[in-house]
Amino acid sequence: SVPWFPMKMKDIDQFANRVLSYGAELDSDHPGFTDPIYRERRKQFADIAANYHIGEQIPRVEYSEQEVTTWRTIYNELVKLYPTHACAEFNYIFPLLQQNCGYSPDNIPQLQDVSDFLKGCTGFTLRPVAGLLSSRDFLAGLAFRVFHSTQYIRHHSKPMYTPEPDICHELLGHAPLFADPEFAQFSQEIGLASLGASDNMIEQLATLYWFTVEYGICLENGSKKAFGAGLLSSFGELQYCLTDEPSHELFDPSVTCVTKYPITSFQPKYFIAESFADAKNKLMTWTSTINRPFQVRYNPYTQRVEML
Ligand code: H2B
Ligand code: FE
Repeated sequence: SVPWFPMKMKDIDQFANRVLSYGAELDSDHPGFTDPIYRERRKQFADIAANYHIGEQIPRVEYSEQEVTTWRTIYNELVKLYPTHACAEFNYIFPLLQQNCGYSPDNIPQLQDVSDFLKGCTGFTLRPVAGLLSSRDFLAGLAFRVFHSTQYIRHHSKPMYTPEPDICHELLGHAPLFADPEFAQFSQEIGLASLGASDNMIEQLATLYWFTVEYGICLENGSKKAFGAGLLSSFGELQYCLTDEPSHELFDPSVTCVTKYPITSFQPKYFIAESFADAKNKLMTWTSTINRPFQVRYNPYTQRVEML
């Protein structure tokens, strides 16, 4: 039988209380584990996500001086690297976020402002989430051009490290490229392919997501540039990924989708896309070979998935 999947935008609200780990309760190796103030703060963010319904305004958060300091540390290091290490699409969009959404060293942007901006570019919106979702739920959101975004920031004791997504990763790594039409469509195609898919297929799609949206590299006039969010939000890995130390292979969905990867260290291997359009075409050719008893398409007027 076909696993449940959301058919209309409202169905996504059901994911909110299905956070895997690290939600309100932090694991013992987390830098914030022994800090009661941090734990209390995380609970406030978990409550926002749990009480949110799609279509509502995302509550604005006043970040503390300590939180802004963590953001500033990361922001200032990364903006030095973007001109040389990030792809052209990212460098085109980043200044627009500075002008329109309050991106600056001294301000953590509000999710609602970023969501409004993305909506005007590609129809993507952000939805607050307390922590990690299952791959199945997370990818299903992308079918509706909804990106689940954390709103809390990592613990101040380790500004250059986080074992889980945080607002620095979401807003510096992910958000900019959701404003790019080809990238937005690429992301949605992974999401659409995931609806009602087998567990094995979800795993392959999550792997494709990992090697593109999280750790993708592309070619620009023959030189490598980063577009993956895990790279664009990590000062260390953004430099490392373009050196000769790791290996680089051309993106090929049928090979990439079964490649193993480590999650707690720098990647030993990256896949290179020739362009977003090329990656999207290869992805769609590959997904058309997936065996599913139905086809799906997204109707943006009704915000529903239609089965064909
Ligand atoms: N959940 C959340 N909240 N953010 C993510 O970036 C995320 C997730 N990534 N669940 C998913 C898993 C990704 O690693 C793939 C699709 O499994
Ligand atoms: Fe991510």
